[in-house]
Amino acid sequence: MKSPVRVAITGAAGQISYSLIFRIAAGDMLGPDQPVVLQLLEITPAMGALNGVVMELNDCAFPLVAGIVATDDPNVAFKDADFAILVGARPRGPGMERSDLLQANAAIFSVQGKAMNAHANRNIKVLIVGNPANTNALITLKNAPDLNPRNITSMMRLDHNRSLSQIAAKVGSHCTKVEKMVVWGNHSATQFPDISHATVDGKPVVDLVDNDWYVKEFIPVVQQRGAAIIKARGASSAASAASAAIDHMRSWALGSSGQWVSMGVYSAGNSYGIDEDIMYALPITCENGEWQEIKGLAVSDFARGMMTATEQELVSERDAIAHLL
Ligand code: NAX
Repeated sequence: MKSPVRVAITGAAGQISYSLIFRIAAGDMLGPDQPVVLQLLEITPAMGALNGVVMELNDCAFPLVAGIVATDDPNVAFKDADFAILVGARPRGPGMERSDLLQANAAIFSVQGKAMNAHANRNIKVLIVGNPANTNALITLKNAPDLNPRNITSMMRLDHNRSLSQIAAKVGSHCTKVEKMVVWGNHSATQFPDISHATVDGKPVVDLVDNDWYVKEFIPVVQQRGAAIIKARGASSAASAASAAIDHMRSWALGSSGQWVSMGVYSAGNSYGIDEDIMYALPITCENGEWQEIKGLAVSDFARGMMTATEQELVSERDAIAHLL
């Protein structure tokens, strides 16, 4: 058995965390031989609910749980953390403008970035899930100047997984047979799920589906999937979001075995001409605890238009909180 690693999770009493924490505790994220110390952060009014989560974790008697910390202090939650999944965020309230939402979250993520900068393991791997995830990740990164910007990422894996499952259903295959999927840009309705490079059982997806389905069905379905879940379930995606967070961290920490994944990463030095100061989802492979951008993919005029639209949205989100960076 390895020595324990510390995993910080924010928004720990919320609905995504109710799935996420238990799956991490069961070994789904870092493997069945990796004990974890769970460092759970909530806001003060939610500490009672968090205590209930801790009681249930104890009642599971998980062999891999080496310790549990429950706190409302980010400095405690991120102390020596090896991994952090930032789920807690301010939801949009009635009458709240998008810029208000960005600012309210900027306040949360700047505090948490500073706390990680001061207290976390220097090699911490950070995933931001709370929305607007990409811009929240940018704020975190700017407030953690002593951490490697490559170690701060935002979640696009749910969009990636949604794409795999839509393609598999369309062509009558299984999502494990779908490879080389790319989702570019922002985790929002402007994201670009791009099938140009994707294959099923090695055959190009573009040869298996017609362009009308791709443009008029697939792209909007993936872009609007979050809203469709809310309509059907009366609550936003939770178990699937937790599962995507597990997939993202597992690929990053343990490797993606040559498979392409989509991750929101800091865009500095990207090879696609994207603005270099945003968190933008790119095609990625992971090996030895590091991610690498897949460079030099062909970009059609259609793809370039879609990539630029989502880039522009991220630039405008950054502009809205520029005075806080
Ligand atoms: P919930 O409202 O159930 O839980 C959020 C929790 O965060 C609450 O318990 C709240 O008390 C806590 N919280 C708020 N501010 C905090 C702070 N400063 N420090 C610590 N905890 C804090 O939301 P849930 O359904 O779990 O969703 C969480 C976030 O994930 C939302 O922002 C949501 O929009 C986002 N999502 C992101 C996805 C992605 O793919 N990137 C997909 C799923 C999800 O929509």
